[in-house]
Amino acid sequence: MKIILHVDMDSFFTSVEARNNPELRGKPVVVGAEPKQGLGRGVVSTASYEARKFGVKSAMPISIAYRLCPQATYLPVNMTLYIEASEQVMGRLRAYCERFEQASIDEAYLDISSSAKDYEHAHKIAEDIQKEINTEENLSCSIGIGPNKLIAKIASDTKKPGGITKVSPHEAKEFLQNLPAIKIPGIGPKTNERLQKLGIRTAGELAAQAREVLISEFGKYGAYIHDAAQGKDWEEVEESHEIKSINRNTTFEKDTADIAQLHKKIEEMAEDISESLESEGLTFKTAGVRVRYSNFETHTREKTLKAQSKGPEAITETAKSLLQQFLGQRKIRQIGVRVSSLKPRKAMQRTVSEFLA
Ligand code: TTP
Ligand code: MG
Repeated sequence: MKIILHVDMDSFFTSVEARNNPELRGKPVVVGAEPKQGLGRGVVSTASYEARKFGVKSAMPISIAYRLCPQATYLPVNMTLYIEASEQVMGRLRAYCERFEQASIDEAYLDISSSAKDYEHAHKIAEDIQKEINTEENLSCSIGIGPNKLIAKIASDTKKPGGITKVSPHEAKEFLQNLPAIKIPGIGPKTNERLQKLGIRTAGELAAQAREVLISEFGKYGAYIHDAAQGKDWEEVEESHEIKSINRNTTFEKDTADIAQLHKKIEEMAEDISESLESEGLTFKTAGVRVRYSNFETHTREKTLKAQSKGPEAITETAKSLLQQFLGQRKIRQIGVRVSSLKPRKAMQRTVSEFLA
């Protein structure tokens, strides 16, 4: 039996911002273009759930958002921060499944068919995932459970934020019956309008249409939406093989400000990362450290080295020097080390031999 989870983070960009700034928690927050008192151009990337109550949403002009909710805190897009948070989350999710596919910065598919005994067990796994993301990352996510990627994705969106929605194979038909057609991935506002002209509002109504009618109206895409409306999807959860960065994190049993203890962990994690690089045949050019204080405030610092490097020493040295600015009275809950700008070792050899030639 196939069991797929789709995990999607709740209001991802604003939640990461609120994690770093507790004053923003529970308040309307908008990440996107500068509002300039309502005269700003550009759009909203995302709005916190509190801001959504005022009608603010992704892709809306920032000027309209400002009109709807001038009292919100408006923040610029800090992509580096969100990518870093995404990597942490994805790393945790990956550990729960046999096959993993990151679908965007804040969503992923997990194939748990061989580890989950049944849909009840899958629900329990989803609860464990939510708990871990909550306690370890201080972020919230919604999870859909289904017999394929399509149903899992639709399901994860039905009880946001913080929901778990389980749709077993025999529940799929009923689940889709009254679902608005626009909730099917791949059906946007334009198609939805055309469907409405044909008298089709729900996935159930779409599924009941004659396939030929949809194909003559929409071509091949008509066949896709007809299948999708019946919950049919044959796509596998595809592992992505490109590794962009490698990181390790350690949460201390007790929060600490002890330099020796912090250094020791950095050394261990650098060894560990170095082994992973070795086994993947990779070198790195950027190394960094990540510090999370007791209150979850999180800081990262990175340094790009002069050349592609390997071995734990370069990682340890860079991470320790970057750590210095965070040492003091404040206690640290979790420390992390990360390398990026990765290249295959062969490429490094080639550069060296080109250099020598
Ligand atoms: P989504 O998962 O679509 O949205 P979200 O996580 O903010 O909220 P939800 O709880 O409904 O899942 O997108 C993930 C991030 O991608 C989002 O936080 C910001 C970014 N994004 C944009 O920059 N522009 C957009 O139009 C959308 C939809 C998302
Ligand atoms: Mg999301």
